[in-house]
Amino acid sequence: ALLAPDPTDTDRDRRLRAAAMRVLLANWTGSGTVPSRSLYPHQWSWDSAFIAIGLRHLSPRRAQRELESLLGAQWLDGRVPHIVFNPAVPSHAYFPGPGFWRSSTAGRRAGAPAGVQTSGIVQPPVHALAAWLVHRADPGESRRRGFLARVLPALEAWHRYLETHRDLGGQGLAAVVHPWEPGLDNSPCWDRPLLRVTPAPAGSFRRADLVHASAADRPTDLDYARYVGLAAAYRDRGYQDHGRGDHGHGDAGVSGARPSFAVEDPGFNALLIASEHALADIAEALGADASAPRRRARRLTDALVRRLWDRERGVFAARDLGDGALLPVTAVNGLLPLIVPGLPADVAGALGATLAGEHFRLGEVHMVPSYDLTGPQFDAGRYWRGPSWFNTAWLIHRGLRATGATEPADRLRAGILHDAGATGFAEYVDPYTGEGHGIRDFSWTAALTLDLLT
Ligand code: 9YW
Repeated sequence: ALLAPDPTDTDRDRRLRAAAMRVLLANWTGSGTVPSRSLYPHQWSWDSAFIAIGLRHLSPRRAQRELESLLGAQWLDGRVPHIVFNPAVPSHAYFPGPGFWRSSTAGRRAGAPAGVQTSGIVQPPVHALAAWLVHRADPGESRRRGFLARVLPALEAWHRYLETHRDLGGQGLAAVVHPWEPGLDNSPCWDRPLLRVTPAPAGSFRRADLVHASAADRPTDLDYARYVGLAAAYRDRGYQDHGRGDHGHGDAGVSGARPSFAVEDPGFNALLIASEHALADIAEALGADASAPRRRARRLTDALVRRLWDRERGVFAARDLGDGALLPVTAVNGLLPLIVPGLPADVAGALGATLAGEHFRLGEVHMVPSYDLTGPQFDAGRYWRGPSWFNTAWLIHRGLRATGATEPADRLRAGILHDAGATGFAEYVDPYTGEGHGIRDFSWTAALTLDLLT
């Protein structure tokens, strides 16, 4: 079988482990890790969390610093920005760069830090989960450095931001206000809500990504024009959210400005729940009371199932807060709730069946496609519109293992390792051919490979 584990693979594993470590060492900048030296030369939020999960096997201390440096750029309102810019990198290397986001001025009211430039949007909250896993890799070193005690307040504030300021639907889930926030930039999930977004005028910005990657593998120009228009509107509102947490601000100048894009995403919220459980584990390890994060995790889980579970299709779906409708798109974000501890057994069982069925064909294709193999928008090479990614596969592997689905979990693990080795740690792969797409030596691919090998 294509993806069956091979017990004689120890030599390959040794080589793969060494190669993964080389990627992480090469992409380390001194305080954090870039996702890619060429395409993504700054620090990205959920990348850093996945990278720390791998880095803990190479250097627990570096893994701690990875998370600490990211959290060092946290805003006073609790948000952890999706990019922390490296001032040494020339401004034309990445778009949209610090000159576009202007965090320290436009984000002043939201409490953006003065000493570092960041973006103003967020990415999925994998950080508490990462912090907990990093601690467990070397609890002695973690205690010596006071790691958990140092990151706990920042992680608490981060979750509080998401659960209050970002509860835009008022139903107890966190909403995302830009397609970059759930981390699945051009997923067909966002096509419909994006129709309400006015694109930035053509020619008003220059894409830097096309210098490093093939245009056929990347979002289109129209996608980009909408991403830019939406981000500029958020910036021009001072990055204010107007969720529950913002009530009473009384900012007459900005109140009532509803975002034109607001979606409750199942992947984003599933990671928030997993991270609330991790926060509870962290509190327990510190001898503190863990009941508040456990309670929040339970409430979020109830809201996730109530609001985003599509029983008919056997998959979670994103809800468009623009018109309140559940989006009829089947994509990998709808499978990520597999990692939620204590998901109702019938829901977890149905997700397993969906994973094995015609939409994702687990075990028959490479890893887990980012979008429905039978869907009208499927494109095997274009970013989040079909290709399989290593971080989502790693999360699903973890969920399968936790729910006792050992055989599919083992097959998925073997597939991830095979694809990572065969593509030189590609950013994403064609689910049918396994061919690598995007850039190589991609950090989270190397980090999560290392994690699976250890
Ligand atoms: C971009 C860095 C980021 C990831 C996202 C991925 C991509 C940035 O790269 O977005 O410029 O398109 O979609 O999930 O964090 O690796």
